[in-house]
Amino acid sequence: MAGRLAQAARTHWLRNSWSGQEFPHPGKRRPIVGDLEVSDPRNPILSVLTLGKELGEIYELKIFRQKFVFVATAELVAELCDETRFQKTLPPAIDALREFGGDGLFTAYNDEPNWQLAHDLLMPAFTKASMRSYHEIMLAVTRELFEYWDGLPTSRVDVTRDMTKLTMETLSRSAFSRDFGSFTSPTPHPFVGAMIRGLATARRKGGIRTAPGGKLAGKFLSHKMAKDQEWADELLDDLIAARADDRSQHDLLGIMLNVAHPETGERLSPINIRYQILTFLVAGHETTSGALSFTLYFLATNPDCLRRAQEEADAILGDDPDAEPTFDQVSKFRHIRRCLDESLRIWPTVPAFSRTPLSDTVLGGRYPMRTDDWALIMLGQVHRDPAVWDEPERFDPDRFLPEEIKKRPAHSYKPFGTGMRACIGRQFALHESVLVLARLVHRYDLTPDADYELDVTERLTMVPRSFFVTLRRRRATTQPVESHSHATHSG
Ligand code: MNH
Repeated sequence: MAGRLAQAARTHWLRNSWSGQEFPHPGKRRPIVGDLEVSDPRNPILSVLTLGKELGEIYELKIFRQKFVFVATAELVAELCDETRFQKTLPPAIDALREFGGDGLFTAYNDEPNWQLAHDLLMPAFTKASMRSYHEIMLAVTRELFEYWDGLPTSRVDVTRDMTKLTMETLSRSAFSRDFGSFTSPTPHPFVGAMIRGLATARRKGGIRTAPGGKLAGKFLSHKMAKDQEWADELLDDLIAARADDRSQHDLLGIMLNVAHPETGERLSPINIRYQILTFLVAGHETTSGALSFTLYFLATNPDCLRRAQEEADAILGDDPDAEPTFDQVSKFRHIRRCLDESLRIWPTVPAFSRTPLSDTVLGGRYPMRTDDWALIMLGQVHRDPAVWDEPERFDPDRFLPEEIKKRPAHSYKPFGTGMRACIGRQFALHESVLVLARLVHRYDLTPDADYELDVTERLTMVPRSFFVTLRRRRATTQPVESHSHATHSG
């Protein structure tokens, strides 16, 4: 437990006074609760996205004692992305995740030595070339997903649910060679449930920390969370200990256990390795699953884009519905990649990230900002800033043609964050997503429910809710397989 106590939260975020500047905010503010009533505690970011529409380039919300400042335009964001003037900081909801993620990569403060150490040790495992090591795993999990789908008694599938299984399975195998049997066992592995419940509770705790009685409520939630968290921690700690003398596996855990820093010879401690593993699982699975689900939503509802994706997949993979792309082929699915990019523009699954100045400065020449102040970049708004994007609500993958990208100002598209704290898993997510999407549209036609309207919900990240598609095999070559004839459903 010593390790956990050492990771105590900081409360720097409370000081966010912006030298007394008051920005536009919705409605009339109440004593004590502030703007609490206008925001939806279950979907805080989504409610801010809606409220923020009317409030301009910078606005604020006050929830109990905590002031939140949101930035909505590409112009101000370009400045906040200047690494010589600004850096990442952790807003309360992310700081609360330190109970799980400690000083792991995502939840570390910039000045914590383990950030640089882990970054230096792990960066080589996340280059584009390193994706070769995960390519086979990604193919295998995709195959299992299709076997699972083809064996179901129905051809109507819950997209978000199944994409989440797929990304969780890919990550657990890539990170620590653990098979959770997501597509082969009828119930999810208890680790997955424990992890998700623990995180949801941690986030709720983060939300109430500044409320009157928040400390007490937090203790209650901690108690509730303790069992799940301890169980998940133990499982990982056992796994790490069991691998301590094993140099044979070259997964992420293997790298963390076996590789010392080339200059200092330093290694990660066992507890920090656990933080990193949890971080990869959490940062990597829901974000990518959301990106896949949104892209499938846009493909299913934009028949012309789907047709072009299928033509591209056919051209590269040929006629065999079981054909799998080679590593080098994955970067050839240009249109499919643009569909993914465009989905992450409209629905960035990590909806916001935060920035704080390195020294006192003036944002945009008009908003004084001190080192105590921090701003949340609202990607959902920035990515639809009418100053940069024509018809921002329209799904148009051709916005990501190279010549179109060149026309846009720098930093107008930031789904993976920015600077040295940008997403380390970007290539992993892109490789996996393009590979899965290519195989999926190559093999199936997708029909959404006729009356479905996109319903976005907030888990830790943004995902479509209750989004089902009906799958139809495009062709059956080897043996004609009807989805029903295959069913081995045991009820
Ligand atoms: Mn990811 C940081 C978005 C997939 C691991 N990720 C970030 C940030 C964004 C982000 C935005 C920066 C947050 C901040 O500034 O506070 N990540 C995504 C998206 C996807 C994604 C939209 C998928 C799509 N991320 C992944 C995958 C992994 C991963 C896959 C791991 C395998 N991400 C991380 C880690 C960090 C991060 C680790 C923190 C990096 C650092 O600060 O050093």
